[in-house]
Amino acid sequence: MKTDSTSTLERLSLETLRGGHPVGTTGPRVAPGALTIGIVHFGIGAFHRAHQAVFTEDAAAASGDTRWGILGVTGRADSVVRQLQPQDCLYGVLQKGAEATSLRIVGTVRDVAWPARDSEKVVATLARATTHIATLTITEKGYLRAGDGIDLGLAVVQQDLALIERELLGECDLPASKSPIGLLVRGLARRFRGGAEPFTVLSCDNLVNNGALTRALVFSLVEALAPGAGRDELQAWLAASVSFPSSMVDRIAPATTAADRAEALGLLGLRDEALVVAEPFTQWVIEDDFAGPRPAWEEAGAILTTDVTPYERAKLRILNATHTQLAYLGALKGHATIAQAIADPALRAVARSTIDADILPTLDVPFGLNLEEYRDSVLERFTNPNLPHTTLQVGMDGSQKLPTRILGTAWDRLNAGHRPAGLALTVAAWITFVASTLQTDGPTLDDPLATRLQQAVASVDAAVTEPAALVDRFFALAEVFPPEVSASTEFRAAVVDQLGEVQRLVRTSA
Ligand code: CS2
Repeated sequence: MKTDSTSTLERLSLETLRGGHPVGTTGPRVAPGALTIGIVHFGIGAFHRAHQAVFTEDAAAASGDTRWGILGVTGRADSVVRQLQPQDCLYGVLQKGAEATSLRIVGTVRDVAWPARDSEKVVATLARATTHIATLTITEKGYLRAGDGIDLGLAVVQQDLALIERELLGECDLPASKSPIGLLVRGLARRFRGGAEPFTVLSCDNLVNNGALTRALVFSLVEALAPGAGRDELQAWLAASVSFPSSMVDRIAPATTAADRAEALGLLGLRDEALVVAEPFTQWVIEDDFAGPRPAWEEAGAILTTDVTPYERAKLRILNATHTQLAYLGALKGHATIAQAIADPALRAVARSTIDADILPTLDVPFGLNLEEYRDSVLERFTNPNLPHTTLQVGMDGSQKLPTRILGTAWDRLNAGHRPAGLALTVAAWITFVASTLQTDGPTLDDPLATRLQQAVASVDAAVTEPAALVDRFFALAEVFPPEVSASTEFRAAVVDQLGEVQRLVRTSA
């Protein structure tokens, strides 16, 4: 049989890297073979690989503590397994600054699992005494929340409940878990039945109070288990021995393109199917509330603190909110990337005035941070021309992002007696983007609520002739608009007004 030895040899792996790699590329900073798995990460996409995995490798390099290799769990598709497994889970981070590009190989991910096939591996690893932490980047929609709890009306959640009950009874050979939180709780149930060692669940998603939220979701799932058969004991153990710190994560890591892969190939001389791309800036603020041991992330530059809230609010309300505003206004104006959108003087002015008028007044100053400087550095980061972060990528899942990024801030301003025109503009831009995406033959709307949104814009005539009716249909989406926001006649009037402003801005030449 003819083997394709060239392509095998050309791909990044421990073997192909053994001979060293070209000057200008670096890593791994710790010998991958020396690491044992101590972390299970749910949602091993580009962001985790460019962020927590890098911090974790740097912490191991600085401290010499090799207990923190990562088992990465992918979401729905096994494509990440196919990218990483043939490369011994090695991958490059192509760091693109405004001026310089560099390539670093990271080796801290030691194994990878796809729940549809490998649930047992994930559960067994979560239960092992040498595993101490689960980290999560499963995106807003991955939490399957309904209010403060998990959505018990979903079939996948009901299936996971049944599996957790069987796990608690000690049954073997169970089918695959269906949701990240369901799989996590199943692993915690096995851990509880085993040595019951303490454990930490660390959310790294862009959500308000992500630790407390994750805890509430886990407890709501456990609460829904059939009484008896260990439910109450599991609950008591979770309350006593499992902690859920919050964290704020930040690094812009757009989807990898073919051009990025070609650039990395040129630098490394090896093919890297798992390459990720990121800006130089990176930040991680973690609530120091761990039930067991943790990596020395502070030695890698992370901030360990008792209160993440001021950092998290500043980041969600300034960076993510402005990203979202630029994404919709930019996409409507034909700008393909965030860098193009922020280079448009009209959009830059709107972004800046929204931050100043509507956002900064709602924020407490995090220790050691000047919010005006933070604002300027965020806007500067968006201008990076070498980081083609598309407006469509940032614009996806708007129904999940708006409540966290925009509507809480809007409510704070309304409550303080102000009309948040800039935030209303973002909502109006989202409505216009959703309506125009659903009404034209272009790209489909990438949003888990696409069907509900389709119903909201179903009547094209009303949308064109009566902006107020369109706004009312959107405000009726209780999954997006909290009751206090949708009941605000002031905010409704502001969004209706800003629909006209969106049209004006879109017509302004860049
Ligand atoms: C972005 C974020 O896609 C998005 O919605 O706003 O992914 C953003 O790039 C990161 O939060 C930066 O840390």
